[in-house]
Amino acid sequence: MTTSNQALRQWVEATATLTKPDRIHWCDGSDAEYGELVQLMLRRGDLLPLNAETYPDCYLHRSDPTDVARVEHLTFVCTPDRAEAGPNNHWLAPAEARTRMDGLFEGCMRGRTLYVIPYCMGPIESPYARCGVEITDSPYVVANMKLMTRMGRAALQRIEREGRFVRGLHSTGDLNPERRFIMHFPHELLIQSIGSGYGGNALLGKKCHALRIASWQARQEGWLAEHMLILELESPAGEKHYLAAAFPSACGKTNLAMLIPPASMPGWKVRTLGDDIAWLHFDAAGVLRAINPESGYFGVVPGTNAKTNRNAFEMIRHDTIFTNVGLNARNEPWWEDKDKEQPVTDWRGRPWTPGSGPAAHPNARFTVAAHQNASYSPLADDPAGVPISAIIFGGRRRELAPLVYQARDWRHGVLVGAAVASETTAAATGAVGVTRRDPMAMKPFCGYNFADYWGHWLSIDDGSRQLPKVFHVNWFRQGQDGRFLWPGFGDNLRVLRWIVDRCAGRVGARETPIGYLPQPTDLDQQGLALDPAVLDSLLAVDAVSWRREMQDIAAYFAEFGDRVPAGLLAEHRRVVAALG
Ligand code: OXD
Ligand code: MN
Repeated sequence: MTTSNQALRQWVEATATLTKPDRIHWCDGSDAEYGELVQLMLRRGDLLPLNAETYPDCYLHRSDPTDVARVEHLTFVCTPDRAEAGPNNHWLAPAEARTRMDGLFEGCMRGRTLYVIPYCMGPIESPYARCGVEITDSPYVVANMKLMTRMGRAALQRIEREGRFVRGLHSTGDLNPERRFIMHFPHELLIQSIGSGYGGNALLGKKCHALRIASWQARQEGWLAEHMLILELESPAGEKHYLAAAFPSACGKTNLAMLIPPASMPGWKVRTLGDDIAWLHFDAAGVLRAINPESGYFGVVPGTNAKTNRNAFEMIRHDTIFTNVGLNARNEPWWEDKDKEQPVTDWRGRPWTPGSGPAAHPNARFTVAAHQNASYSPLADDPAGVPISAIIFGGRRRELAPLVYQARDWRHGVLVGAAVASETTAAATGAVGVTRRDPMAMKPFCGYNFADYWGHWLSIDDGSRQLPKVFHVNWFRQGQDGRFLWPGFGDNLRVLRWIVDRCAGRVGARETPIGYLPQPTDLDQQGLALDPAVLDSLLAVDAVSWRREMQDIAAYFAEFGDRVPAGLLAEHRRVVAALG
C-alpha cells in the first residue's frame, strides 16, 4: 500500500531517510492487521496474554516504569512568537525544536518497522471530522490507534480526496526521560513526539491532534475543540438532551459518560457519545453540534468496578489492552477497588504482598473500542453530530464549589469555565492532590495562549446563535472527616436532571452572586438518603470564601497580562460586586 497523495508520500520518504527503519508498513486498519500486530507483540513480550477464558483477547502491556503518564513539563507548543503559546504552555522556538528533534530522530528506527497510520478524527463522512497521519515505530501505538480511532484505508481515502492532514511523527526512541519531548508546531499542523509510549504522549490523534492542534485550528475557523465527554440523557417521557462536560483528567468523565441511573430513577437512560473529547461546531441554523473525534476509550482502570461503572467494568472483559495493571492468581488483570480478591503480581511484574503498595499503577489504563460499551450511542457515528443543550464544567474541589450552579448567561459561563480549578491526579507526572487552575479543563491541552482562547470562547456569542446553557458541578466536596459529602456516580443523574429541567425552563432556581443554584427540594431526592444538613452545605455559597476565590482568579488572569479579554474582566468585576 502507498498513496496518491504526493505530500504524504514525500513526508514518509523523508522521515524514513531520517529515522532509517528496516521496513515501512502502511496500516490498512483491518482486523487481520491488528491480529498480526498482537501476535508480534506477544512474541516480543510487549504484550502478555491474559486469562483467555475470562478475558478473551485481552492483553497486558507493562510500560517502562518511568513512562506511565503524560509529561506536561516535556510538552511544548512551538510558535514563532512566544506570546502565541502563552504562559499556559511550555514554549520553544520552532527552529530550535526542529533541530533538537531531528537530532533525536536521526537513525532512531534502525532495526524497527516504520508504521504509517492514516486516521480520521470523527465519523469518516462527517464534515466536522479531520484527518491525520501518525508515523510511529511502536506496534503498541498502532494497536491502540486501531482501538481508539477510525484508522486505515477509509481514512487514507479521505486524505486523498481532501488533500489535508495533520502530520504526527512518533518514536519510542530509547525511552530515556532525558530524551523525551512532545512538540507541537500549530502553524505547520505538525506534531513530533519521542521517548515515550504512553497514551497521551504517543497516540498522537488524541491529546496532541484532537486537542492541542485542533484547538488552534478551531480558533481560526470558528469552532471549539474541547476536553469534554458527550452524553445523551433520555427522560422517562422520551425527551432527549445532549450534554457536553469538561473535567480535568481522572475526574470521572468516563464514569459520567457511562452513568447507570439509580434504581430510584426508573425510566431514565444515559447513552455515551464520548468520554474525553468533543469537537463543537455551529450548524447553518446556529445550533451547536458535537462530535466525538475518537472511537474508543483510554480510561483509568483503578476504581472501576460493578458499582462505580458497570458499563466500563463489563466492556473491558474482552478485546481490551490493559496497561500497567496487576495480576491475580488466575492471570486476570487486577487493580485497586476491582474486587475483594488479592493480586499476586504488581504492574511491574514483581510479586505482590500486602504492604507492597498498589498492585496497579494509579494511572493504569484500558484501551477499548467504543462499541463494546453497552451504553454506546450509535449517534456517535452520525456525521451531523448531536445538538448540545448544556455545557458543564467541573473540578475536583474539596471545598468551596457547590454541587451545581448555573451561569447567568454565556459570558458568565466563559468566566465559570475559565475559573475551573482542580486537584491534580496521577494522569500526569507530578504531585497529586495540589489545587491548580485548569480553565475549561484544558490546562494541559490548549494549543495557544489561554487569554486568546477565552476571547475565542466569548466571540462564540455573536447574537445570532442558540447557545447552550452553562453549568458548574463538583462531585468531590468533603466533610471535616475527609469523607465525600455527595454519593456521586449514578446519583449524579439527580444533578443532570436539574440541569436539563433548567434547559427546558421547567424548574426555578435560587439566584446567588455566583449564579443560579437549585433549591434543595428541586433536586430529585427519591431514594437518596442524604442528611438535609449535608445537602444544605453542598448547596451553600460562602461569600467570604468566594471573595477569596475571586481574588485568586484575578491573580491567575493577571499572569496573562493585557491579553485577557476585557469582557472576561468585566464579568469578573460583576461577580465581585455581587459578592459585596
Ligand atoms: C486522558 C487525560 O488520558 O486527560 O484522557 O490524561
Ligand atoms: Mn482526558
